Amino acid sequence: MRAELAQAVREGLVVPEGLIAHGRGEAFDYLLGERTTPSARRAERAAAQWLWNARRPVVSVNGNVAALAADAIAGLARARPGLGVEVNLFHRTPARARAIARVLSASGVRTVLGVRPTARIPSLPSDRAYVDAEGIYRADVCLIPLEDGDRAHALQRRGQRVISIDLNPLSRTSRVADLPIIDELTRALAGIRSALPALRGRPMGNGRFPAFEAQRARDEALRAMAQWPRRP
Ligand code: PTJ
Repeated sequence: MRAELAQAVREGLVVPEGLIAHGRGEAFDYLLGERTTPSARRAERAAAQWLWNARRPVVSVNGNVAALAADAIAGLARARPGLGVEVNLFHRTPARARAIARVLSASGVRTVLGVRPTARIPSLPSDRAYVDAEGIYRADVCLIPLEDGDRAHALQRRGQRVISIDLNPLSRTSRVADLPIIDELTRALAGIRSALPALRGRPMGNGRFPAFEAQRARDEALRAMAQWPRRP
């Protein structure tokens, strides 16, 4: 993953800050023993259900996510028809947005939103405010991997349900998310994806969201980390 990210920085897909973000993620993953905890597995199953039941679900893609998980995003979009895939960047330039869209398209994502933003989330100073009027702006459920706390909070304040993927259970993103998945990006996306086929017989987009105990998930992640080292 490090090699892929370093190469993606050289290609202009990932910003240098993305390497710092990754290093921070790695530190938390060491404490988890680099594995998905039973609690995170439950969160991934719940996320699959929320995405399935959502009327307008959208996944937000930044540079790190495109570099590490473009295929997994495409797989998720195949497994959940109607899932919007939107480029959303903290360090936005038109060239980066286009490069990320190209990577997603090459992985098989048919429609990539957010390349030319058509709406703005009010009172959010960063570039992350620039969104697609048909995507994040009107989504009822947003899956936001590796997000910054300000936008997670802004989405949540707008009444949009936020599913985060962030290895840091103490980050503002994890703390404001309605459904925090405290797991590594590629494991989390695989976990959500593998829970989707079981939902196929059920009505999609019914707007029902089974309760999820977000605080319990954060507490369980912290407890799992505090138990380290489990093995010599
Ligand atoms: O591509 P851009 O311009 O949108 O910028 C993307 C980054 C990631 C640089 C930007 O969003 C950023 O600076 O993010 P933060 O505020 O550093 O937050 C990233 C969070 O993701 C941190 O809490 C990390 O612990 C976590 N994280 C990093 N890598 C992973 C991760 N969580 C899960 N899986 C990872 N692989």
